[in-house]
Amino acid sequence: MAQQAKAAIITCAPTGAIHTPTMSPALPITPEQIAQAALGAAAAGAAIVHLHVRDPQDGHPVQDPGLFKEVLAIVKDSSDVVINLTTGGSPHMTVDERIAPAVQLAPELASLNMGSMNFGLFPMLDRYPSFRYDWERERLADKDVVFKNTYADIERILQLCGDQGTRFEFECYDTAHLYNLANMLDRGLVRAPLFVQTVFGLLGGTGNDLEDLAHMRRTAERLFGDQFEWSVLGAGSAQMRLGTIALSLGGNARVGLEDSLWDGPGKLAESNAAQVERITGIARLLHREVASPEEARRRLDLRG
Ligand code: KMH
Ligand code: ZN
Repeated sequence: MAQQAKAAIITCAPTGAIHTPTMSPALPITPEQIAQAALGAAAAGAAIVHLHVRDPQDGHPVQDPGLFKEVLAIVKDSSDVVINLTTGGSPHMTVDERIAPAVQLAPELASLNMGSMNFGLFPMLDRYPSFRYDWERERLADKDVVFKNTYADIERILQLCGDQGTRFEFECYDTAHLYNLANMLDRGLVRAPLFVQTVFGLLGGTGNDLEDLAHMRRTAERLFGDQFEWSVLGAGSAQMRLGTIALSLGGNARVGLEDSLWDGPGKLAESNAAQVERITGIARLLHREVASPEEARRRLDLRG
């Protein structure tokens, strides 16, 4: 008899640093909005929420630990959802800025980006004739962006956050990033179970074809065997398509407005919770249970 697939661990990333306020009225901006989006996602079945914050006035991505603190106070007050803080922030931030919230707030989980890369958001510009704020166009048009994640940066984040008991969502945008992670596993800098978030469809990383997903999965399986939990993040219109494939293959999925603003062609998602409902519905159609935060903690060996 075929082995029953484990319950699907659903992550929701409510706001991120890529999309901008003009793009969608559903994008949460203030700490209260971000916290409520996280709670809505948790109620809809997300076991993990991956958090960024924004300037409450104009929505530009910031990394102010005080704003993260406000979000966490609201979320932790009424939910046991696993909190995952970004250490990627935005490619326009320094690494020192990016790590400050996770260092100060010692979350159970934090993102860790596994290699430096170009970061091309300019293809999105064509869709928007005008923007509410100047920073939106300036950031999107910038073709000189390097998302800096050198070996020194990665090891520093591993040490500063890892020493406090934080575990990691290893964000891998290409096979090279899987090899970087394997090298760190060999050197004893990271330990299993590894939570490997494979990212598809961002310009500068791998594409969003089924073949890209299959190659990333095969490579991760070859490098990590049974020592990893595999999750899929499809950017933009690839979100549900690739998330569905991941779930059909026994993996896990990440959704949320950080990664896609869409519910379907030309139709904006109404909320983060709506995307979580969509992916958990797909999981159930595929006869997958949806993991609780407790189950995610156990499988990812989080401290709770
Ligand atoms: N925006 C995602 C593609 C991070 O926060 O560390 C990547 C991300 C980076 O989530
Ligand atoms: Zn993020």
